[in-house]
Amino acid sequence: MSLVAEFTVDHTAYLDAEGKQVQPLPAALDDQGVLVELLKQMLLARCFDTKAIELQRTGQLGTYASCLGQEAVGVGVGHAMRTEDVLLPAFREHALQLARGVHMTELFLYWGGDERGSDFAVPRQDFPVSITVGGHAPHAAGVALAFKLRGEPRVAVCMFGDGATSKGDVYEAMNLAGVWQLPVVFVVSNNQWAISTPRAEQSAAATLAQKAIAAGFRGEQVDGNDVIAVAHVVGEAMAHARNGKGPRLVECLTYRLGDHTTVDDAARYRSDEEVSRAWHEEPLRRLRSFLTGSGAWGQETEDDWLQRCSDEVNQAVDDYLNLPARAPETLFDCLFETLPEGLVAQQQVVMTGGADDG
Ligand SMILES: Cc1ncc(C[n+]2csc(CCOP(=O)(O)OP(=O)(O)O)c2C)c(N)n1
Ligand SMILES: [Mg+2]
Repeated sequence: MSLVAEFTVDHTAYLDAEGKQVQPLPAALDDQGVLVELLKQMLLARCFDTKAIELQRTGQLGTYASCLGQEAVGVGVGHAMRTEDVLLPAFREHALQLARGVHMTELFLYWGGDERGSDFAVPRQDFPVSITVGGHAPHAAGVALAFKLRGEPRVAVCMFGDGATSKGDVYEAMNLAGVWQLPVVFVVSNNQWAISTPRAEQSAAATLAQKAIAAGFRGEQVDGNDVIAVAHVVGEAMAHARNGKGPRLVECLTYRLGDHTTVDDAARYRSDEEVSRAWHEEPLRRLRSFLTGSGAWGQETEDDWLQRCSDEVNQAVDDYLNLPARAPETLFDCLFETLPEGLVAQQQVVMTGGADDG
């Protein structure tokens, strides 16, 4: 018998849970100004998330999927991407969408059930949220194929959860990306749960990163609560893809601190001890502690920033709540190039406010 292949999966971290540096920082991120900016973005995302839940609880937003605890993944990936790249987000990537420049009012609209929220002003070529678990992965391969055929130095970034890695469409997309050496980076937000299915029951594989190896490209793991590790490793993967060297996958180990969505009660399937342990690991605390230690951040700066976040979120809420509702007949827009006869009749009924005899 001879050995025909052997693989390794790297894990990268720079800050531990207490904010203590465990290895030298990558040069581009060894900059207090940059790190302060990343902390500010994570605080802003948390402020948005808190408000979204309040709105849902008071009947002013639809079902909402919180990103509490996962802010470092979004902000880190956002830092690694260039404006001209294209994001294909799953449904829990508000921190990343905000970092990309999607407006809070647009996010509130989307989660309020108004599709105008998916028609964001910028970035125009980013995809809308995919509620279908993993359903957007083939589209990411398609976007990357377009970049490759046109010779554009751009990268498609496809975000999905640990649960999505069990889906056939995710593996099919990764397989094609490997065969065609496409400029796409797959990022797994491994938050340890897929609704009530724990990571251990999701896959017998030791890491989700190694699924990339079966598709013929590098997969690696980062501490997804360490924004420096996410930004750096995803940044390297992006550079690799942009330089025509093919896809990569980065598995970010994090934790969903909240319920799956506002219609879930996670206390029914996981223990308080587990959640308390995860709070100790959360991403804001460690970066705050690191930056406070070096004097680059402090209570007063944080209070000022939180006030600004709160003002911005409240303004977005006002704009969202004050936007005139869409006309009911727009329900039929954007579904078909030519509306089928049956739906034309229904559209007429809605427009005239009459009853449908059919
Ligand atoms: C194709 C499909 N199957 C099932 C669902 C219902 N569903 C919504 S979220 C979810 C779990 C997703 O878990 P994961 O990929 O880990 O993402 P997370 O919710 O943890 O961010 C399921 C099964 C769906 N939206 N789409
Ligand atoms: Mg998950």
